[in-house]
Amino acid sequence: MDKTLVAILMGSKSDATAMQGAAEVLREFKVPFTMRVMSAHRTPAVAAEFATSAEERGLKVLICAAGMAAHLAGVIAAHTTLPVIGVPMACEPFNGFDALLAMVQMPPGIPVATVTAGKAGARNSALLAVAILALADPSLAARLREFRVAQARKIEADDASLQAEMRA
Ligand code: RP5
Repeated sequence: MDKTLVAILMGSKSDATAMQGAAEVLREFKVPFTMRVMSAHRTPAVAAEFATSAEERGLKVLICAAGMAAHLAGVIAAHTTLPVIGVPMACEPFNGFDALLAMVQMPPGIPVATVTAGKAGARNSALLAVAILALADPSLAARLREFRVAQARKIEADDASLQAEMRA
């Protein structure tokens, strides 16, 4: 794979730290991606144009991170039929609950697959993007299954080490 398949979009550069986990996961799975800052409110024309032309440019999944009145994912979804995954960002004073409600409360007809807020959501957004791409890519599907097995092995190893500590 060498064509950009996933876009990680964020409403502000201040979202970039939280969204690094999404980039890490996509790198781990060797999924080509791009990262852009664009805003539903501050650069609405840029966001609309990006979403409108995304499919013809070969993109398959769009991840959108935003905080506060988090409209980026919804606005992107309004301009494309590609799958859109929303990641609420935690900002003061409501720590992401505001963004979660803004993102998850899409009207029927324009879905946004909203994951949890912050760093956990960032990682899960990329894993969900991988799962969507894996539907049409058996080798990616195999890597996703291997990831799950490795994750389970780590939990089992953690449990074994906890049991050993408790016996000591
Ligand atoms: C949202 O407002 C951004 O996605 C960011 O999470 C939040 C604050 O933006 P900045 O003031 O840090 O640029 O649009």
